[in-house]
This record gives sequence, C-alpha cells and structure tokens, in this order.
Amino acid sequence: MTAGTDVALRDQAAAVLRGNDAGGWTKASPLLYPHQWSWDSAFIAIGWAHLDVRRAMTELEQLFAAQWSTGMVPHIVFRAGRGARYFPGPEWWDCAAVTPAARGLPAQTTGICQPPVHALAVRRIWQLTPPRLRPEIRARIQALFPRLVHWHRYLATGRDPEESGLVTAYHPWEGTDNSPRWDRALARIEAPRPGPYTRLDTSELGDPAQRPTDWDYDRYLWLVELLREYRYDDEQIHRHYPFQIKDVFFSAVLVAANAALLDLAGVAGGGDGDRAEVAGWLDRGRAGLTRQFDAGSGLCADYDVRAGEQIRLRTFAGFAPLFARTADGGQRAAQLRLLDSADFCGNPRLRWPLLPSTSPAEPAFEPHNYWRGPVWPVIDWLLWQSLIELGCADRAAGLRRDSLAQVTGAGEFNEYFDPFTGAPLGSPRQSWTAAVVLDWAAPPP
Ligand code: 2M8
Repeated sequence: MTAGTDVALRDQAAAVLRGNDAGGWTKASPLLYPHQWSWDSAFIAIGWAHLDVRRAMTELEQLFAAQWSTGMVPHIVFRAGRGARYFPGPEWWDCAAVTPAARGLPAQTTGICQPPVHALAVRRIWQLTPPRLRPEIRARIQALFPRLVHWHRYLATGRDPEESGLVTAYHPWEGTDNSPRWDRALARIEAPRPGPYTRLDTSELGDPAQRPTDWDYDRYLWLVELLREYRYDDEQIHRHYPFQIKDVFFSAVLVAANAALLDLAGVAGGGDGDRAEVAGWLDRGRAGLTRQFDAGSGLCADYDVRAGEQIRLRTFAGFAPLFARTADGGQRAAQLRLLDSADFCGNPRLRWPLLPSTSPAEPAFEPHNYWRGPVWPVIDWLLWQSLIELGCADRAAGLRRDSLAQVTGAGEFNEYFDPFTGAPLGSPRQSWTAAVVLDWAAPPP
C-alpha cells in the first residue's frame, strides 16, 4: 500500500465515523445498529483519537454515563430513543422498572454487557494525545478511572463468584452472537416462549443467511425474558438461569484490559489499593485461562457452567492466551503454529491470511454467516495489538497489511468479510471497522 492509498483510506474511514456521529456518541452503524453499543464505542473511541482526542474521550464518557450502580456497563445504551428502528428495543429489557441498579441513567439500556475493550481504548487515546492537550485529557482520564475500576470489579466479582479468573457470559449478545460456541447450550433450552416479535435485522440487511436464524432469536429473546424475571440480579441468575458460559475470549480481553488499567493508574494517579486489586484480577485471569488451555489442541476452551462441560471448538476464541497478551512461551509457540495452520490463517482457500471467526475445518463453519466464519476486522485488530505486545512484530505487520488490503480490496467498511472471497458482508459503514482502519492506517509517530 502506498502513502497515497493510506491517505485516501484514512479519509474514507474518517467520513464513516463522521457520518455515524450522533453528537457525543456514535451509532454502531447507520442502518442496522442506530444506538450506542458498548465495545463498539471503545473501538470507535480509538478511531476518533486519530481525528480528535477530545471527541474520543466524549464517546467513552457518554457510554459510562449509563453505567449501572453495580458497575456493569450495559451492552446497548438506547440513545437514539424509542422511535429508532432496532429490535429488540428498550421495552424488551425494561431494566429501570425491575432493578434500582439501572435507575437515574441518561438513557435506557439493556441488562447485559460486552467485552471490556474500554481501558485499552483509553490507553490508546492517551498515547495519541498531543502534548498541548495532555493536562485536559489527563484530568478527564482521572475522572473516568474510578468508573473503569468499578466496571472491572463488577466483572471480577458479579460475573465470577467462583473466583476462577473467568467471566461468566449470560447471553450470546455479550459479544459474538451466533458463534457455534453457544450452539449446545442454546439447544438445551427446549421450550423457549418469548412473546410475539418481529425481527428487523433480516429485512434491513436483505440477506437473512448472513444473520442468526429464527431458532437463535427465539432463544435470545427467551433468555432476555428470564433475565428480566430475575431482575438482572447476579445472585439469582447464578442460581437459576440456564445459560452461563465461562467465556475465554471475554476473559482474555479483561486480562488485557486490566494490564491497560494498571498503566492508566500512573496517568490517573490511581492509589496503591486500586493497583493491588487490579493486579490481583490480572493474575487470577491469567491463571484461569491457563487452566482452560488444552495442550493437545493448542486452544483454550470455554466452559459451560450449567452442563459442566468444556466447549471444544476451533474458533478465534481459542486464541485467548494471545488475546490476553499473557501467553507463556509454550502456549505462545503452540498458538502461533496453530494460527498459521490450515485450520486458521493458513487455510489455502482464504483470500487473505486473516483470523476467521470460526475455523473452515469446523463442521459449523459458514463463510457468510456472521460469527460462524467471516473475518471481523475488530478481532484481527485485537490480535494485531496482542502480537505486537508479545514481541511477534513480523506476524503483526502481516495482519495489519492484509487487513488493510481486505478493506481496500472490498472498497467498503463492512461489519465482516467473506474469508474465501474477501467480499464485504453484514452492515455497511460499520463504525468500528472504520475505527480500526484509522488506527492501522495511521502514519508512524
Ligand atoms: C452485533 O450484535 C447485535 C446485538 O447486540 C445485533 O446483532 O443486533 C454483534 O456483532 C455485537 O458484538 C456488536 O456489538 C453489535 C453492534 O455492532 O452487533
């Protein structure tokens, strides 16, 4: 890629973010996702940081303004209001009516959460802050820091009462919706009885084959009904609720984010107590992932708490020790070998050697279908950052180069891409895709 194409790509990516800017927060995408999503906002803030670090901080401040009193940062803040075309809307969740934890917020929210990329975003914003803005941005990071700690504490306690170091996910919407990782747990829900509903996503997108099935949606919505019945109360959920998965990818992001939070403690003047607490979560998370690492396959396995069984599938999540950035020498070597094997980036049918969401060798693989095969630029961005931190500069440079080539070749900033053809799929003008392109295409400092 020449310097000229970099500039053109940056301009196009910036235009996507600006086009989706709703004034202080950014729509995840213009058609399919008109509200503010949690982990999207974190990636989006990284994109904004290349254009305007103040705007980048505002993105996260707006998101954290909707943080629950438990510390949970909700997965959607319904900022576009009730009239916006998105299903399911706030009435399905009804959070403020059933739990005091969701009262007094500036907008309605959902009652679940997504991977905590936020501290990674704040660290990146700080790295990109020009000297003249440092006093202002430092003060804003100081103000946000306790909220970030509160968020991580919620995940380390409310979502891990067993102190396993692994986060319990409550819903496929907590990140990777129709990943085959959830298939068996969802299949155990025999009689979902959600109220009557009409999906908007499939008609909005035009190709239902790129989205979860109605079978999935019945279960997604039934799980929301159960969560509401348990008043989003973690203790009740742990006792009664059928879908509880120790998600190694979510847990790995928390480990990486705890390391970022420790770095930020220096910037934000965090006290010794905070530092010790965060360091403890980091160690516990690393140990939890190590217990889930299967030396035979070279992958980390999720764990289904209700069924008491390991979830052994070849998906991107198996690379959790890399995503956590804590892989020891043995894990790192095994995972790097596997990463470039025919099961993943070395598959001869791939258009680009990028990490697909599900291995083409997995029976559940579908090249067009959402989290069941396509390449997601944000996931490759996380892997790229990890490889840099783990000292794998050459492999990281390849991921960056191929990711940019994928977007340039497609000429679109879509949500995900066909791994075999590189064709753009899912929602067009997806904010987080534009955001990571801005980071990849940035001129070296
Ligand atoms: C997708 O999920 C939403 C529900 O949250 C949906 O399909 O309607 C996922 O890819 C999720 O991880 C992402 O945050 C969201 C917005 O981009 O879209």
